[in-house]
Amino acid sequence: MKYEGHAYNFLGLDREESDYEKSRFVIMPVPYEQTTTYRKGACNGPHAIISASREVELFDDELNSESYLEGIHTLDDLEITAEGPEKMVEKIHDAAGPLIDDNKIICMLGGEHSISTGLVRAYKDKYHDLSVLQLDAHADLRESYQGNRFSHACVMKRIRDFIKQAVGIGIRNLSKEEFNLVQKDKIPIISAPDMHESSAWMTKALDHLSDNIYLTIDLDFFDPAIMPAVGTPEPGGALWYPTLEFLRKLAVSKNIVGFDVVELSPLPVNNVSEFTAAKLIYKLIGYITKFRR
Ligand SMILES: [Mn+2]
Repeated sequence: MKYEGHAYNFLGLDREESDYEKSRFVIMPVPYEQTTTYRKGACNGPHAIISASREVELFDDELNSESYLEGIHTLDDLEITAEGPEKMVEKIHDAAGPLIDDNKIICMLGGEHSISTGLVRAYKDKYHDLSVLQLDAHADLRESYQGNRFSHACVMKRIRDFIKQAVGIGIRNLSKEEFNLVQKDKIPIISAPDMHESSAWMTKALDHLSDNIYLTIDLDFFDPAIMPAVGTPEPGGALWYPTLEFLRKLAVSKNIVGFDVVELSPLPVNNVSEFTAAKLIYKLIGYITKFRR
């Protein structure tokens, strides 16, 4: 049930359904923003998503279920002060470890994309075969960006330093350096034009992943028409229903151990993006609940 007046937590749940001990899911807000390069504001993402989530309907008519009954606990913001990006990764890793030991499925809210490395590392400690699925407009495979190896533009390169299998989907903006790396290392990438052509990409993407997967969703994966509030928008992105279809297939065939939703940079006059992000998260929670083996 929702609190009268909606408590400040994901979905505005009452104490019973948001209690840590009883919850299968944990929302981890990380309002970290140090290296964004275009429109700023990703530090306001977690708060906007949590606020908007309190308007999301708790009953999921597609699944005919009330997935929130699995329990969804919302942590306080993980504040990261300016100690440098490597410390940031370490801090997220250390904060997540005990939650993973408690068998929680963490949904981390960004914040800029560079935060993913910390949580992927924490899950890798437990799942040695872990692979990473990235939904994103950008490859994020630069070795370094503006002198920073932990920039948001390098996040998948840092993850690839210790994860063997990673697939990028929806990519439609790469540098020449990234393009060459993809060719040379045969990095599995499903570009936005590939997705536009036919839905054959869905099976192809799943074939490249191990059983236990970490999902990172940079919201600029979506078309800016449905997701305008991102720092670095790119035309030609994914739409709502094909994305849900793919996430359903993913939840049926793989074990999604944790995920993140990053790079929401709220707009003052348009709340579509944060509501869509909140609904997307609840959809994922629903699919994982219903289909996880
Ligand atoms: Mn991106």
